[in-house]
Amino acid sequence: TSKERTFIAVKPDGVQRGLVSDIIGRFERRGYKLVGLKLLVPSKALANEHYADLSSKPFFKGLVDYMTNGKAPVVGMVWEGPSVIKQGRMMLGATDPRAAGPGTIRGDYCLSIGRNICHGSDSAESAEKEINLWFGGKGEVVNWASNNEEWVIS
Ligand code: DAT
Ligand code: MG
Repeated sequence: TSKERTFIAVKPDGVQRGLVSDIIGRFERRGYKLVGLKLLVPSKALANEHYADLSSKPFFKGLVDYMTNGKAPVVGMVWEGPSVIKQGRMMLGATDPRAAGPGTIRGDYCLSIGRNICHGSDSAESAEKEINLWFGGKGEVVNWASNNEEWVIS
């Protein structure tokens, strides 16, 4: 539905490299609606929970450290619109940037799986979990009507 929502994040390497505006801009220009936005250094607890399904992987500790060490913050976002979960993943490109096509965020800006600059929810279930985890406070996700909507969605 057009109310579908996903959690997208710019990871610390993307923030450090000045790619926040580009990543926001791609979603904004496509016509998706920004309904949540925050800048934070995530706690270990938050990062552990966010990546809980990867906790047995050999790269897990390095992944959580890179997300939480505070050398740069993370930009967390909630984007809304038709098929935004699947299309958000398409716009990010493959997890391993070496397999990400040109025109995707990872395919355009990065080279290494451990520094792939962005995150996007991979299913309706993970979108719900991640939005609640990162934007669980009252009013942190904002419902608003875009005046563009009739020109973008029919
Ligand atoms: P995605 O971020 O595309 O959803 P994922 O959920 O499988 O990918 O993994 C989460 C992050 O973990 C990924 O963005 C980068 C890191 N990662 C995944 N596989 C890795 C690997 N083999 N070596 C190092 N980091 C890895
Ligand atoms: Mg994932």
